[in-house]
Amino acid sequence: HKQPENDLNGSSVADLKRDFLNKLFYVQGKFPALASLNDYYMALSYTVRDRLLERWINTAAIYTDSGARTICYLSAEFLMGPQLGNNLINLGIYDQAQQAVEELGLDLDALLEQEEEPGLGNGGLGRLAACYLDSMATLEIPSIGYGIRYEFGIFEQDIRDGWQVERTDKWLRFGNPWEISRPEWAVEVKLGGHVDHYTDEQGRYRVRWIPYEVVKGVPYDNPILGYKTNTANTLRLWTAEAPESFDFAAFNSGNYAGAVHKKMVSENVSKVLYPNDDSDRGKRLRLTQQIFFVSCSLQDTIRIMQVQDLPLAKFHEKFVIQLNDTHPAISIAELMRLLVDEHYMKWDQAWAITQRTFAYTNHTILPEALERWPIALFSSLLPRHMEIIYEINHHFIDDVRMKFPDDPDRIARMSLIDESGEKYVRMAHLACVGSHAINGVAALHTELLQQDVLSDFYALYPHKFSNKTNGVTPRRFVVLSNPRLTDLISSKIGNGWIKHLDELKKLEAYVDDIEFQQEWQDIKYNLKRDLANQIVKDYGINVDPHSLFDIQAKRIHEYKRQHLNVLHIITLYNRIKANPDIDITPQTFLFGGKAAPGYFMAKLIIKLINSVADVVNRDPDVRDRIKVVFLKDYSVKFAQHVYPAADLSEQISTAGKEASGTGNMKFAMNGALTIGTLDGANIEIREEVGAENFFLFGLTEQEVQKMSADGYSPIDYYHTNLELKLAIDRIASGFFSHGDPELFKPLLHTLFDRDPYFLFADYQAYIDCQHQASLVYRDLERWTRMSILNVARMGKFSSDRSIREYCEDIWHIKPVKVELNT
Ligand code: DL6
Repeated sequence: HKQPENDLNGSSVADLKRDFLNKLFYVQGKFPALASLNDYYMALSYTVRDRLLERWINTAAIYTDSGARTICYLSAEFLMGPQLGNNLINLGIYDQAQQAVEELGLDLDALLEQEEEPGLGNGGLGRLAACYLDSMATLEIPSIGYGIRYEFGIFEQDIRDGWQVERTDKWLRFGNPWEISRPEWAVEVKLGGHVDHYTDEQGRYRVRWIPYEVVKGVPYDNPILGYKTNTANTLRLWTAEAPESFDFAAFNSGNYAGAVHKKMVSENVSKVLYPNDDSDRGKRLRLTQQIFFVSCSLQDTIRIMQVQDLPLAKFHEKFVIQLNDTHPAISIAELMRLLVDEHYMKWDQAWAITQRTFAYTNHTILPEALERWPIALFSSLLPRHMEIIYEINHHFIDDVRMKFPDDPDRIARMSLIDESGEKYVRMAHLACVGSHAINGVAALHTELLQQDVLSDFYALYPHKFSNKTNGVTPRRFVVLSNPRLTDLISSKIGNGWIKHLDELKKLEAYVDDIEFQQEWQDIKYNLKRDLANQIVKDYGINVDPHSLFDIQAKRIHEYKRQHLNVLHIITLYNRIKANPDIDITPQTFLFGGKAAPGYFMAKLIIKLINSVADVVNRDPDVRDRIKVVFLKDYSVKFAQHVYPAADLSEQISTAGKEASGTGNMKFAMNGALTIGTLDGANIEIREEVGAENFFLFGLTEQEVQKMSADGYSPIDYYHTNLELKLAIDRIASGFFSHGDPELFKPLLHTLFDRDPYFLFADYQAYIDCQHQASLVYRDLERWTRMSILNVARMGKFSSDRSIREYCEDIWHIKPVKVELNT
């Protein structure tokens, strides 16, 4: 698979310059005087894409020729972040590209900033999928990511008068140079209608689903290049189209609007990413999206089997399918339908294949996030899948009854159908029954799944369960986002750590080296200064790069407790107001994150942060010792500037609520110390970096459980903790809301009434721990040692480690080397 004559592969500065100008001319159709920054970005991206193609084509060829066993990662979200910089890093041509564009009078950073990121995810779950694609390619694991090419990704966030305002994310408006559409591999997906059971002419029992409508799925392929390997895997995203784009019959009869109506309805399917926590709106469309991308993807795997001349009886040998949460769990019924109804396989054989194919990752134990679909909705959209699920349930309940006789409560709890009130299909149960492996994403989370949320399934199938602690890719989140730290580290220990993150351990030898410490501090200071400059530019707020940069960047949610952070800020403010000459460590509090549009309380928390910021930043008594800034429109691109500039990483969720967290890992890899609870992966981070290098506070998960059971009374804390009372009273009095005591009442009411996330119970411990951190920060040498040790001990949290574990324990997939023929 040699590429055609015409060397578009050269990596010298001269090669890159020549091809860049060619792209500007022949693809963008511009000459420099007329070219926009976007033209230059596109020209560079196409130049880089050419250099990916030989790897991409050869990878596909080798996988096809060898019939390699392949992992399909099914995810409703892939939060990829910008591609250009990452591809330059992974190709190993970043420096040459920088020089090439510089010699043409351009600035690479400006070109990188120009890229509109594909925001095809809400947060942790989607970003995890993206990190895993990077690691699978780097580890040379044959894999395909399957998802939806949403026309509008996660909304853009603006802040007006302190409130979040959502704007449509038109990420495709200037084109996407990274994708290639493959209309020849389009497939059709049926929706609605009814099911016929009949006997054919040969007397065989058959099932025919007559749909109400059909939507066409067109794949768009995106290359996923590994770091300094020849492997380039594929992320295949589906776009919905109408099977015929135009209804001529309607047009001819004069119904002009009706003629395009169908097309519009079909295209709606992949129009917009659902913001999470917005479960009540658009349920039908959301379920349609799930079956749409699942059916497209499974039909695609069957096409691949056919191309490779493999019998469907070997489906589970060729493919293993990882379900990224329950969003793709309908796959289990869809694969059964394809095998039984369309390929006439016997039920038992199809079921054995299905169970051996699927594996399920759970990402949340919050009950409101566990997906279930009202039966009425489900059967009207997916009548055949409903029948299949009833059939699966019938067999499953027999198994449960066999193992646990005379236990009707257990059967009711475990059934795929919730019949306690209105009837629902329980997607997590379907995922557990139809998979051979079930995992949580951090040790504590997996334990809670086993003991609590999925305990009945753990009792039935203990062998299916394992833990796979999340990880993040150091390529994007250190090498690309923090080149200065990368260079310093590599100057001491070489660059093997980029692929083998455990090698960071070697940094421990330098922890007492004064010169190294100095360089470490200088880098952090410069990164903070850069962020400070950006903040002045964007918000007109001056922040001091010498102050402690304390950052909480993640989705806004009550369980993540941004408002606990705010209570600490108000407490510091109150102390200053009571004693303006108080000696406190100057601290800059930065927040970033989006609230789901329908989640009022989260939006009120954003308003609170901005309201407190307004007062604190302007009060002359504060004398700039504390500053608060809400950084709007947090995205992967922006996050890459934020992680490197942090001193202190806020990971303060109520114990037991955050499944893992991955921001915690990204901050620590960039030398931030963590202030955190014993929740999610924080626990494992603390184990790795050492308790003495981690600011721990708060209730344990067991203590939270016990308090809940014993009857937690938040109001008692309010009455007995003077500083807490003062902080709350400040909000309640309207001090931060121009005298309006009503504004924050819903938030305060929840805290007084139930405080479901135990802010009041954890308040004092948090305040004390913050105080401790601020004292340590004054001892810069001690802080720097702790920071170095955090980075040195982050090896475990590379997504490469996670993927190796999935490969060994669940997927049973080995690397396949890709050789280039040129
Ligand atoms: O596993 C990735 C990520 C975890 O790190 C977070 O702790 C968890 O909250 C997040 N889960 C979601 C919820 N989506 N659903 N369902 O994003 O997953």
